[in-house]
Amino acid sequence: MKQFTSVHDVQDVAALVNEALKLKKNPYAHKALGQDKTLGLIFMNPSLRTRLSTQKAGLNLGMNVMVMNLDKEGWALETQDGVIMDGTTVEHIREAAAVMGQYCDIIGIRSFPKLQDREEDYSEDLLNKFIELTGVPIVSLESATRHPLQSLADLVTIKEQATAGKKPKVVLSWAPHIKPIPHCVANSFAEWMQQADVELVITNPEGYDLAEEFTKGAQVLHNQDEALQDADFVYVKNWSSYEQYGQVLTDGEGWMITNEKLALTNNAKVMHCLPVRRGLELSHEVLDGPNSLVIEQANNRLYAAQAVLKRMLEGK
Ligand code: AN0
Ligand code: CP
Repeated sequence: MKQFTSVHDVQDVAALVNEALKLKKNPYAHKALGQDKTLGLIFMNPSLRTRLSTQKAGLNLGMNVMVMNLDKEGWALETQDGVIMDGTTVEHIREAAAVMGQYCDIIGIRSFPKLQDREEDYSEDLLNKFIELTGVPIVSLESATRHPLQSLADLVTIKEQATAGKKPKVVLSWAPHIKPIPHCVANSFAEWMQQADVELVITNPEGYDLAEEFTKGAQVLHNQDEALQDADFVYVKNWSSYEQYGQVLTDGEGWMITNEKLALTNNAKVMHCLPVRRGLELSHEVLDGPNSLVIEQANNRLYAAQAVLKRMLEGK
């Protein structure tokens, strides 16, 4: 794998899920693979899970790992081409990315959308510049439109928890939030679930439909109670409006998943990528209850990252 930026970079999704599950049983089996190889993890935004799980994934494979919070620790970065740099930016992405490529064998990059200009965000300019300019394999640690390592871990979790012989009904359920939040996790989840053996239903208030390129083929319902009927998994996530780009259109009253909502489902397992706002996106009772998978889901981030890095190291 030369890059891991979306599900489309994966030849065989089921095989990658199985690879992650195999690594979960024996995480240190490939310590020699990463010897004398360096993984660079570059963050333009905060992170807990992605940073620690991907770092640990590299270490488990015997790699050296360097982490840099580029937004805080690096020179102020210019990303636009052709500008005269007589303002506040100090270093151009053209040099910065090329230099990082000299020190690293694989680079992971996190860069959220600005949520101001839809076309700009959806062009994935920064991620594409990293691919073009570093000259090494690139792993998305969440880009402007997608979060593929999260989705791979989500699929691993669903595979582990699903009842054998039954195609699970998976509901992606929009949740309330006070701030404009990226579409990445929801976009990616929809995209990955369409490549898996599940029935995907998406439910969100009107005005919150995701971009069709990610949801086509899935049922989209604006009535949450109807969507939740007989669900085996409920994936809770907020996102801002795509249509009225980056805006918060409603306080979302009544959309939080509670035990009352869970009663509509087939005793569904509840997932969230974290970080989660308790009492706003998800109720305390559900998060602390027996149906929550959120911690195991976060645990699986490690094996998802390890499966991807292993493929890259093997050049497969
Ligand atoms: C980010 C998001 O939803 O894209 C990161 C989640 C992994 N979350 C927030 O901004 C709260
Ligand atoms: N789920 C996830 O990506 O978490 P972090 O933002 O903490 O990395």
